[in-house]
Amino acid sequence: LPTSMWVGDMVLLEPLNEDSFIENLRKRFDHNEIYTYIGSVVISMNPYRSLPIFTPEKVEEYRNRNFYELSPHIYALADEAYRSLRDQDKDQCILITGESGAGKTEASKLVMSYVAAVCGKGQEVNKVKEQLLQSNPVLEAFGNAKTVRNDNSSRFGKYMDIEFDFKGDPLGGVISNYLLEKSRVCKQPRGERNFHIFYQLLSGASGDTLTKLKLDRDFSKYNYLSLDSATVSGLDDAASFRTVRNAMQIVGFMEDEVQSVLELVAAVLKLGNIEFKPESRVNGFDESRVKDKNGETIEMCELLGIEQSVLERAFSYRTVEAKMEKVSTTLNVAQAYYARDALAKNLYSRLFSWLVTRINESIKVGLAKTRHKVMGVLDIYGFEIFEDNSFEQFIINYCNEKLQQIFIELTLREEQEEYVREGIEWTNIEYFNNAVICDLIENNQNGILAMLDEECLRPGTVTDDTFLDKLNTICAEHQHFESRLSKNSKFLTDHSLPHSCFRIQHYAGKVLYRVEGFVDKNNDLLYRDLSQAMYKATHSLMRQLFPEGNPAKVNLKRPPTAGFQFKASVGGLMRNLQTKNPNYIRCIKPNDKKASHIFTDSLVCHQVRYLGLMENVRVRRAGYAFRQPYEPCLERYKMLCRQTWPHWRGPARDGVEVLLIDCSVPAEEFAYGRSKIFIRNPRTLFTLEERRRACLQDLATLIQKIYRGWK
Ligand code: AOV
Ligand code: MG
Repeated sequence: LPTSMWVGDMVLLEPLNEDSFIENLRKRFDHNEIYTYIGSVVISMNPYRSLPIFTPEKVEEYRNRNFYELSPHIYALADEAYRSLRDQDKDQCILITGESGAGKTEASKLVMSYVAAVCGKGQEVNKVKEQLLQSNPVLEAFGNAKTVRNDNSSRFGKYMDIEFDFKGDPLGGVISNYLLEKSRVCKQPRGERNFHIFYQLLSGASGDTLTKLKLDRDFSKYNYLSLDSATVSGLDDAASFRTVRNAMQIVGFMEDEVQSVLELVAAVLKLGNIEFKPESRVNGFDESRVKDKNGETIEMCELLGIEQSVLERAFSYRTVEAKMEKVSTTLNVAQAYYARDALAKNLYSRLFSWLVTRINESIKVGLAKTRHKVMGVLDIYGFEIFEDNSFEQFIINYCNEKLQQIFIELTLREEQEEYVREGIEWTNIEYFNNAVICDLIENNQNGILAMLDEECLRPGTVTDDTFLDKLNTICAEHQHFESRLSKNSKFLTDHSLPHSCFRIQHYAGKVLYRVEGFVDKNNDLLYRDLSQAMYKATHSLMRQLFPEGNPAKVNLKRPPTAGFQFKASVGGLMRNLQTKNPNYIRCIKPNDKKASHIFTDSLVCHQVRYLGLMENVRVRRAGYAFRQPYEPCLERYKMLCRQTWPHWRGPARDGVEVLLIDCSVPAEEFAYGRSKIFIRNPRTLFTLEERRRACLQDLATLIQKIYRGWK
């Protein structure tokens, strides 16, 4: 494509095919144009380096300008969303999708900072803005980690509602978090790290603080910290720690709360260092005892305010309560390690949820008399395929399926509704609809999550393999009955499947899941003895984190499974999103090396395909590629026609009609909607734009001439 032929909006691409689409992205990427439109959808390419396009000057440039006026930018989308919220009172949501490392989290922060920059000012408002923005570094420290896909990978899903008053000034917000990948606390895959906060604390805290927390600066002292990638180039853990401390203060954490949080982080590290040894067999049973050479247990107990004997007992016995009877069994060494890790994971993930709750307390909006306007920003963990994919990847990828689903439904629905609203005819365009995959996972009867729950709740011996058997049987059973599982064949059964695995054809690729740990992670149970021991701690947060340990509140009801809870919360989120006007940012990862300047065609092509971007353009083009309310359209092009220049007296619709006829645009090229003009062929708009540019050029030359004449 020659430079003059790149287009900022894919709708204008001629000819339109996958090659030209990719080529357009590439040419733009090579020239630092990382944003491209498909109508109102923004495609964002991760530049993997800082570009000078996020300056306050840029913010000013995009402020209050029409979407198509300037070159594509995420600020244009943010501005559009903010203005329709403020001026038209339409709740908005910003849906940011793309695979792991594609740039979602960065995009969400850019949107937030843009909105913060353009909305109201004043002492109170500024405080709210600061708190909203500073919640990011806090949650990232505790909820993000280095993975092989992304050095700052979100390991939780986040949805933030920002609430505004009628003037468009921010009042506050609410954050919802979705299932943190807590298995990372105890074990990290090769080349990955634990959550940032651990390294930040050890690198950045003062010697004094570390002494208080009974910690050593040396990462290698801690079993829970993998060493092969403890330091990440480009990440300054010590500096980040200061940022996080500062952010916590701005968000409104009291000094003693910060201290409590750090104590729990320290306790998790200590917990990982507790070791067990087998005790001489009692009653023929192998019984575990805490092995305490280096005083880690004592120190942990001191940090949490727990009596050592209480903790040690909780690591040696397990009490099961049934029908008013308590039965204690001893734990062997393996079970004790299992209990230890379960405790660490629960402690950490509950601490994370507590942080979210605490932040919400600070940023929540007091009782308001008038209705708030809401802008929701969704930033989840992106689709991911690792060498080993477990329950966490299954959940993450399911969440991404749901988002893709909403994109499909809403872009289509939006489009259709607009034609109907404007009184224009419209025929559907075929999409790959991933509803079948969502159904395979979440169907209440025979969806994978339902089967997993059924297995988890079944009496008798339940293992990951019995779950897999069930999955495979049901799939085979229904083979001839067009079951949901086999009809769509997204549940792939082939003979090359390794042992203890199943494979799903996701919208974004095939993923092989290893069933090991599915049952356990879904059950997400913590031995009662441990929660009761934690409840006994004098540490100020522990009681809040382990309420079920309260002996006065013995509840024999089983807590809902992790899968069940996730499905319910994602369902709620989807319903919420559908009540808002969606704005899409589709993030694309240009290469697999986390490197700048590299654009791998095959990788980009794959993403363009599964994101359904070609279909997106086609839908936009099949109908009318462009639409614009009459007034701004007339305003923009009126210089092309003597009758409309410089002023048109009369309805804007008639002015646009006169203008288009005067410009010899063929009648079949446009349609008059109730409030907007619809233009079918992007070429038409292209021509209008060219003529406008020429016109401006002439004008500029003329002005120059006059100016010279004066001199
Ligand atoms: P993700 O949120 O989509 O992945 P991030 O937003 O964390 O991805 O982006 C990954 C990395 O790419 C960042 O840490 C930056 O180094 C770089 N990056 C992304 N966007 C930009 C930008 N606009 N300008 C400069 N660098 C950028 V995940 O959370 O893993 O799904 O789970
Ligand atoms: Mg992220």
